[in-house]
Amino acid sequence: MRTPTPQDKFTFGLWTVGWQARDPFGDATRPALDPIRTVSELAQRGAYGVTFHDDDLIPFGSSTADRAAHIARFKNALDENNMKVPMATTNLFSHPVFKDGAFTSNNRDIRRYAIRKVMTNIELAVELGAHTYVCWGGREGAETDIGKDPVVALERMREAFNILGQFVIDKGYNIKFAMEPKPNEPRGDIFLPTIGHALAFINSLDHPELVGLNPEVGHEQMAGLNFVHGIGQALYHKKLFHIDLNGQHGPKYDQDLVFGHGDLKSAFFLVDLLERYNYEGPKHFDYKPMRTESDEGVWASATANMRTYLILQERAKAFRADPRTKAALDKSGVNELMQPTVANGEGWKEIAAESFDAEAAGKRGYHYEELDQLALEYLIGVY
Ligand SMILES: [Mn+2]
Repeated sequence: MRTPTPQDKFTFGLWTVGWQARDPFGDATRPALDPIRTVSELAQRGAYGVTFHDDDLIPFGSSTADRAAHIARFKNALDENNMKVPMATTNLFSHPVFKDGAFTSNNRDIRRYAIRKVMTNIELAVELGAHTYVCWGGREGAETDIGKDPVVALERMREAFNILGQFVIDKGYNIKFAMEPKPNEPRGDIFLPTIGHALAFINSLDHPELVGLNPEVGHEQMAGLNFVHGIGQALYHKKLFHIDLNGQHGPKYDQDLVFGHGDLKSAFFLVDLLERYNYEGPKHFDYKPMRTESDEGVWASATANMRTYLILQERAKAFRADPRTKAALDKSGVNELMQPTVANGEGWKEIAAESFDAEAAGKRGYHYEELDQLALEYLIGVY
């Protein structure tokens, strides 16, 4: 197993290793982490960069002078460790002002304040060299359907993204937005809950080319959905601007486990897909070290994310290169799907005129059991 290098483009949110493990039932189990230390610890382990919410770096309500000091220290640490900031995002969920949402709060002044908070942090993101701006609307939702009109809420969401799009165009910033869908938590139900919902919404914007997706493994799996298929659709629409890798055991609370520490088989096929389609963006880990861990466990978990990705990358590559895989794929007819259903120059008339023996074709076996077991054996290292 090779060790991670910056060429692998592994990135971590400051809030991930920095999570103090406060949960709805318990207090913090770890002290706060200085972002400066995070930058250096992650660099030593081969990461490419870090990402942040405005409030991770600059405590909410800081004075202008304090803000400048926090930024200067951070920049210095990035330079010293040759670490990049390819993405940044806004905290529109922690402060009580956002308890009823930000872009979709029923209060207009809060909606305007939220847009302003995003614009302020986009300025910083650009200054630090980021090209992706993630928008996770954790509080954009409701616990009761009488509390918020879901049609009107989408109209307000659309206004916010249109204004932000115009902001980056007018400023000449080379930055794109990546929406992060999530079905629930912290709100009972969150608007734009899945990849598919978000893709449809993006098409309603004034500048859809500026907005794509930042899908998160656990978020789709919380909704019982197939993450590999979700990423397939994001790739198909050229909207995979960024990705949040982590682990989740099916529909339950958002676990944010280490990548691969949930549905490992799905993680294997995810890496296979990302590698085959040459996803070139950062491989961003958005996870939480378990609440049981002390400082040592935090850094062990950071390394675990990167190791898991590299191991799966190696296994997936070997699996694809094995002549037995090629033979099994042929037997299953997987590559037959590459052939267009309608040939060049054909139309509905040629299809209508054709005859076909459905009984004979219905007898065919697809041999997926054999193929699936072969993939599983590669995944667990028996081959
Ligand atoms: Mn999550």
